[in-house]
Amino acid sequence: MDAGRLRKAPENFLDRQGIAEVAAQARGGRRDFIRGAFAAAAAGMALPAVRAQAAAPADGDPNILSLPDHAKGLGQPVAVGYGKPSKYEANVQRRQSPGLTQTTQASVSFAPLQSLFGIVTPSGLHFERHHQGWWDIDPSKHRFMVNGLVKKPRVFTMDELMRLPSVSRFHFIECGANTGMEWGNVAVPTAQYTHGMLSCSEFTGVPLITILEQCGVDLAKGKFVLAEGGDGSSMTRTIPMDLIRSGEVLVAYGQNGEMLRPENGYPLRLVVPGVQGVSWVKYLRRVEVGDKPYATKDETIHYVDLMPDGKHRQYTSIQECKSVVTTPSGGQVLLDKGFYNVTGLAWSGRGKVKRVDVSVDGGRNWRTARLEGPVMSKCLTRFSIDWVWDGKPAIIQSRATDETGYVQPNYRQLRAVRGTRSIYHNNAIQSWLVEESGEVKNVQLG
Ligand SMILES: Nc1nc2c(c(=O)[nH]1)N[C@H]1C(S)=C(S)[C@@H](COP(=O)(O)O)O[C@H]1N2
Ligand SMILES: [Mo]
Repeated sequence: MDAGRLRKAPENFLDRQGIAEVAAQARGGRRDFIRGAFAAAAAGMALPAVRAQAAAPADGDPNILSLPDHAKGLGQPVAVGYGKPSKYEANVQRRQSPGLTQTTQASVSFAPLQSLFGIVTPSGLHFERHHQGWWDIDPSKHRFMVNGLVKKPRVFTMDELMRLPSVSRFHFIECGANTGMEWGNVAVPTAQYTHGMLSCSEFTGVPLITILEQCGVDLAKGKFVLAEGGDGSSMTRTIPMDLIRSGEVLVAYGQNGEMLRPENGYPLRLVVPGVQGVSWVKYLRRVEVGDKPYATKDETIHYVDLMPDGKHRQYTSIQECKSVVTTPSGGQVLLDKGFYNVTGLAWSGRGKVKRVDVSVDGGRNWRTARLEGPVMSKCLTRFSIDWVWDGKPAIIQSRATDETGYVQPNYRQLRAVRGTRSIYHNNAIQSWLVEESGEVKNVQLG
């Protein structure tokens, strides 16, 4: 068992027995092994004692002492075609939450945040949320229509759209229901399930405003746009024209340098930076310019916030500043006391992340983390901070602040405003308890 693998959640590499084995190896077994090497040297191996003493701890490992096959033979021929990850990474996968109904026609799969580096989600690990299943639509037959308050209503083919001036930008997408189960105090076990309805890609497409202008949009009257998806869910959402005029909203066909994945809306989806995932309409087939919000089913029945006074809050579309520590996080095991790089992700639907503070004592003391550049607007930001674990129980938290000065709330602060009966828009501080055994658990602090 390779101890280096412990950087990741056990569900990615190790089962319970695997964890026990590695922990035992770390505590006693490895020392025995080193002692064994000393004994062998003393028993007449041709090593001077002094060299054996210096070399044994580092060099006693057969994985460094003996030449592996891959250093001696001929490797595989070129991997033509579409490349795949190493077979040793096979457990890094999107998953359905154990806390939700497992469906054959899955409605949501979560991204393995605890296994990812940097800020970009590999396309094959991007979370999925389908209200009515996904489709692999023939792009030569896909059409995109613009109508409503425009002088020249028009239908575009994909080829016509892809001739227009395009841009590529990095943005996060987060489902409004991400971290939703935590409202009900359900401690789902891993960062994948607490925060994994979150992904980040480089999206390529045409600013929607460019297309609307081509169609002669009436910007005096046209204050809202209805976006409609082509799948059976009749996904329809209202997008304010102000957001579109900023040039940020894209009619996108590209994701991480290639065409969108079918699960993510191939061949066309709306990208609405900073706004909850549901507005990023997939299989986009129509936009209509209107003078008021459309109050569709997906913005009156769903994606509304039930407030403490019993009223529903509508059109709370922007994903407020939020963060989560991904290592160490629930389900992972710390092998031993000593140095760890605590790292995680921060984001804000209102712009750039300005600062992230990290606590290892449940919020009593905070230290400011390093932000990995470039820090981009409405994009994931990777943070990290040094930590020397003393082997005692610790509660690890992160608290992000965005460029508007907004500070991510704790549960007490969030519930004071939002009550307890919401499903959507939980951006509270996440707490991970590191037990003396090294096991990391999801706990909720007030
Ligand atoms: N046409 C269509 N668009 C859709 C959906 C859908 O079911 N159909 N789901 C929405 C929801 S609720 C979310 S969170 C995002 C998820 O995008 P992803 O599957 O690419 O992660 O797409 C949104 N756009
Ligand atoms: Mo969603």
